[in-house]
Amino acid sequence: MAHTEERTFVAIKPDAVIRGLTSTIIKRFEDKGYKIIGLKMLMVSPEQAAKHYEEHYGKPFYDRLIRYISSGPIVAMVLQGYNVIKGVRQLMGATDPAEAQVGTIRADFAQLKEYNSVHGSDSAESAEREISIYFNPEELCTEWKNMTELVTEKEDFI
Ligand code: IDP
Ligand code: MG
Repeated sequence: MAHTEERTFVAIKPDAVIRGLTSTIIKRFEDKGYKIIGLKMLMVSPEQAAKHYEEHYGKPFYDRLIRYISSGPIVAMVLQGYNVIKGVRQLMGATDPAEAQVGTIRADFAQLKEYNSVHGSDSAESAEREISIYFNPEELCTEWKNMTELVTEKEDFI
């Protein structure tokens, strides 16, 4: 069976952005080989926060979660790769940093469940839904040439 790449939505949450961990966390994903096909820093609007976390509406931690995600900039990303949805969740570790495996992002950079540094979609449906909350389709870079193709294009060769 042919392997097909998936896409997922990842956000570096405000606690990590403010501590200067953006490049360190992005590196974990790039080192795995996932392609970044969308990337931006933004302040999450109340509408985006409510859509993103609609499944948690009514839970005891909901109001604090919305305040946290809107409290400072996030770095939003779309990553592409084989089994990227599951793979990102593995690299992030368990929701509670105290339960997360050492070596995962949440274990290594966070202390509290409430401020756990990173978000990653939990399914293909969530990924599509979350990508559309933060990105317009034209903001995603889906076509590129590899360097071999570029080097062997001889038209403008001087
Ligand atoms: P996930 O981010 O690992 O998918 P979810 O259960 O979907 O975890 O929760 C979304 C986010 O809500 C978590 O990443 C965390 O920031 C926050 N959260 C989840 N459970 C709790 C809790 O019991 N107390 C405080 N915050 C929580
Ligand atoms: Mg979740």
